[in-house]
Amino acid sequence: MQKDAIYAEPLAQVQDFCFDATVAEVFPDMIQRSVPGYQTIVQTIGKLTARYQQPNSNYYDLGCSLGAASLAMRRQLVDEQSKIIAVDNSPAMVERCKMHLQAFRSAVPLDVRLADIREVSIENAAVVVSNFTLQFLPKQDRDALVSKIYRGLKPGGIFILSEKIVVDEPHTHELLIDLHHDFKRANGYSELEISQKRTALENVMRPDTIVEHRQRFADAGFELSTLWFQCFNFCSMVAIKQPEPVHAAI
Ligand code: GEK
Repeated sequence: MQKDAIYAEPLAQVQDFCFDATVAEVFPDMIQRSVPGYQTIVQTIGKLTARYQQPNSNYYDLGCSLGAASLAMRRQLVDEQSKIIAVDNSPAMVERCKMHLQAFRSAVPLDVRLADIREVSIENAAVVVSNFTLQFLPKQDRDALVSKIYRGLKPGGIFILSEKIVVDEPHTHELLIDLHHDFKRANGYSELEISQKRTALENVMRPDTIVEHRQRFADAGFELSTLWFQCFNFCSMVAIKQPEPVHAAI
């Protein structure tokens, strides 16, 4: 695994973060050392997929990067009539994702698409995953995406949303940020790397609060939602589209 040293040297001007070839090259190392619980979240995406799978269905991985969530889903699926659709708008990520996934054989088809998640149609879905992607969309585009996901899910289908979050109250907000920075230090990032990365992400990633996420789920129509994971200012939630009621035969 190639080590992430993108912000190791002082930069005259820190540019906005983007998912180019340099980032794609070191991505597995970067995400594991930066996102607390990443491994647990990816494994649980597999577990939730196993539990909520339905025959003849689509499984979406929105902002797939190198396809970790797609792979976690595919390991659990046996239905050859089902399909995984992995979407990312970074050509460098999509190119590497395709190469990476070729190494794993499976009877379940997997379609990796270079596209904006705001443009893809979502239909006949049992599971939709956005693993740390919604936070990169402009805030005004988030409601429409979550509504589209709700409409594209089958009854009984789920939306798994993992995000970096903010807290409304300043003291606890700073506390979570400090704990996250301690986590990065413990994983070998220097003060310089932490502060330059923070600057690079400032204009690009705009996290919401958990309350905003849950309100957005409800507004989109999701009958149920819960936070199932939180470590510092990182979390994962699941929103469930209610199954259709079973009508007893008279
Ligand atoms: C994982 N899910 O390893 N359309 C499509 N892709 C987008 C868009 C968009 N509008 N905006 C951002 N992306 C992965 C990790 S990384 C999270 C996801 C992170 C893509 C972007 O190109 C990148 O690959 C991904 O979303 C976010 O489980 O790096 O913090």
